[in-house]
Amino acid sequence: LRLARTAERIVACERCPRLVAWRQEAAASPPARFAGQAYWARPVPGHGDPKARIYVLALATAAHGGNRTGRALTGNATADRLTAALHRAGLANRPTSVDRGDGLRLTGAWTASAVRCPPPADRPTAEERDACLPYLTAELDALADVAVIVTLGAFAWDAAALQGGLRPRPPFRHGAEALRPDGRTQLACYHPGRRNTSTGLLTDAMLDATFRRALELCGR
Ligand code: DU
Repeated sequence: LRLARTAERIVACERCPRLVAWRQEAAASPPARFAGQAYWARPVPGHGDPKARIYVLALATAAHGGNRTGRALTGNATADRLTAALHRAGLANRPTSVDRGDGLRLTGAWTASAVRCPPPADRPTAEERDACLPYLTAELDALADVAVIVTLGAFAWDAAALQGGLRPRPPFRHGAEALRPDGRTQLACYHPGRRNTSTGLLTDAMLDATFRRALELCGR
């Protein structure tokens, strides 16, 4: 119930004028392959298992991914890499995240973005990050079993550190771990966007090692 109420609050959010405009603008100019689709064009709550022990935090909603489907980490290159890795780790029932009708279920995991709306150039401002942090707090409060927060990229790492009160903020480095005042561990992984995967900075083996470590940290 608490999760459902949190999701409703997120979906109704209009805090950041620049992002409210951008989510509509993206919906009005879809790439050819999504032409004619009705976009969600609202903020996107997290998705997954209410009993999740692993919370996966990405950067921001993708203009033509989550902003189109209404489900976090769906329908773009980042989602493809991540969902396949969750599936290999036994945390997802299927290896792709297509749309809200695809039957994707996560077991033991929750996925969300630090910024719930799509930002221009995938670059949210610090103000937009801070405006969205209460939603991360609300989801984490409602997901009592979360023991590990896997942060994808430096932006998500910093957002989680701010949210969790980690001071001084530990530097981002792939594989870094930090124990938060709330007793949860945040674990850093490079963001699985196309830029990092196509250059080989982040490989599937590295993603698999990240989720193996996350499962180990939450005692599974
Ligand atoms: O209707 P429902 O079974 O509560 O699922 C709602 C929503 O959450 C659906 O997208 C599946 C997802 N989900 C999940 O991924 N893992 C769970 O353990 C429960 C629900």
